[in-house]
Amino acid sequence: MAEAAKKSIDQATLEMIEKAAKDGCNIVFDRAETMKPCPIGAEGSCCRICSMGPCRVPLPKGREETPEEKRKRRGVCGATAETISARNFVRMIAAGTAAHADHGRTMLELFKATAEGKAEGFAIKDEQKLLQLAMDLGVKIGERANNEIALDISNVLMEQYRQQEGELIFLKRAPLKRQEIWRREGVAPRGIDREVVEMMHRTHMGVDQDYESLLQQGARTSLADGWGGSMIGTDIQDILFGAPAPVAGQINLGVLKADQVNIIVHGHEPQLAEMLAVVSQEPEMLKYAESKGAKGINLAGMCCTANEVLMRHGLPIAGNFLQQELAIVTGALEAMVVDVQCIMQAIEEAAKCYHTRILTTNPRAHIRGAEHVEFDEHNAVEAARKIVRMAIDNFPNRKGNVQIPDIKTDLVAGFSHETINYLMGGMFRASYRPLNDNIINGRIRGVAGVVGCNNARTTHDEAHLLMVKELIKNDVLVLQTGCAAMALAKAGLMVPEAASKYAGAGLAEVCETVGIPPVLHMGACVDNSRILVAATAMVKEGGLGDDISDLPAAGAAPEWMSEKAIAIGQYFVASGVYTVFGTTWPTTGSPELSEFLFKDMETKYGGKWAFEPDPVKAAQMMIAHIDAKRKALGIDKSRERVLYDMAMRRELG
Ligand code: NFS
Ligand code: SF4
Repeated sequence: MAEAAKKSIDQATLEMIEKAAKDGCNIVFDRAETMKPCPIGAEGSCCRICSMGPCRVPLPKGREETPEEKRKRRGVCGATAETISARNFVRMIAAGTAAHADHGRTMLELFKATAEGKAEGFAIKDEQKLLQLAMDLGVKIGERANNEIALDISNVLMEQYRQQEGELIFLKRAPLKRQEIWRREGVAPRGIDREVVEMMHRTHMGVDQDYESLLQQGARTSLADGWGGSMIGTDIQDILFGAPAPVAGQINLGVLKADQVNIIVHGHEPQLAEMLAVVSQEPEMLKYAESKGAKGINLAGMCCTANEVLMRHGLPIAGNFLQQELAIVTGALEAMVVDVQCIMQAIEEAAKCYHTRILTTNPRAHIRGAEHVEFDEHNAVEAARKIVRMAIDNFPNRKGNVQIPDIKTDLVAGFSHETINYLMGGMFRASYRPLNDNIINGRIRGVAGVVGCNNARTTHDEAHLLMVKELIKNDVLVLQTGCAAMALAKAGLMVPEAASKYAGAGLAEVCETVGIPPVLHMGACVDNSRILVAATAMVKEGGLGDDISDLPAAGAAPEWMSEKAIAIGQYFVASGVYTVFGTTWPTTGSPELSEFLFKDMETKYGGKWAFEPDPVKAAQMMIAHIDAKRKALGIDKSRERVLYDMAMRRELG
């Protein structure tokens, strides 16, 4: 039992780990024990990009390496440990950027088809955001119909992928000083696809063999994610499905229902889940479910897809990354419908222990042994109905080993940039002014983005919880996305009541006045672009410096695992944010390269990487950084005042 407790801090997860063992079902937590990571690969010292290798150049353990050893630490072609490590690192950025970029591209294709009237079931939901984006992009509005405007927008944004020269258009959204830094460092991305292709070229055998130069293109590629592919994805999703506003929801495996057809939609692109949400409640579908003995159809989300539909519809979340097999282990899941990214191949094997049907839907992502129902913008309604029917047909096949943990937690989500603007400033004077003022007067010490994955190499959800608790206790307002957000939601910190329970006096005061939790759910991982926009809004509001790097702010991904997380971390760093990662660090095999990431990057970008596996220590590093920024802004003195008198309270209101 003591061993089991090390796997997760989440009771529902522990309960299902136990059930899986009883049912003889092998899951990720078991495999993490038998499959130990290769120590050479883990430190970034393995190169396998040509067939003279794989070459291993590990750092000597337990002692400093001699200069002679360092000189000789090379692959067959002579590539140094620094080059090898840097190539591995920037290839992660390229892959992560490609994933987000392709997600954004799919959204644009859907958007275009919708504008042309070729996507049945989809419509432009958020006119205000459409018009705002048209203005940002210089698309003519006049008397034109929304569909015409949308078509122009889709063409302009699609060009962002193809573009070979110039700069990505969304860079203009950043503070002016930030744009100058990007130009000075030569990292303003030219076109989204171009940067990813060039990164792959430069890391081919025998091309770019200077780690500084590799990391420069790494930064440029990552910016094509944050201020490119991801930002396009977020904006278009908001236009098609509505910009999120505060919404109540529930999370954890307890959202599955014993007497209903349970369908989980897992992955990243929201259009599939949006359509399933509609068709699963059609009267004919409900009748069909009834005919098979079910009391209804229960649709829940997993991973980022879950965040997307939670933010917009309050649809329940079954769990985060490490819980995907466990939803199957309940024995009550009729279908797991997946699209792209973060889908473990293991779900297909786990499904064999139970009755679950695994349905892949995206032409890019097949799983051997799973059933495939292709879903695209042209057949969405029809495909969604087919999927729901397949799930209903499977309801009578349950094997009797059903056990759903009676555990679920309430949460409030939907804190988009627009929402924060509105909540802070009010409908008629929407602004970040009150947020900035509360940072300046010291009630809020600073802002931290805590994002990213779960990782089977560390206790599930624990680092997220410990880090965020430490931050809010010290009056740092926390913004979250992805699986990190789900960890805190499960722990009960995403309700307004959490402020008085967990936050420091200053932060609690502000949260209680505005009526928000101390930990704000901003969406899926592509929505990290919302954090960039929010940070920029804080800069533009005034009083906190003239660049993102001046803000008393920091970022973290304490349980990261995916290449997307590295791409996100790098675009935060290149946007001026101090960013701390936990779990493991992929360049420890090259101290020189690590030093560059952890120190020298700051002189270039005003932001830098840090690695600290202890989440409380990492939080303290973030707080120290925030305090240093407060000092530089000359607002460090205001925090010395701790007591609030009535006048101050009134002023807060
Ligand atoms: Ni983000 Fe979302 Fe989760 Fe990590 Fe995967 S689901 S895009 S990559 S694991 S946070
Ligand atoms: Fe080895 Fe060089 Fe080939 Fe890499 S590129 S595998 S270091 S020979």
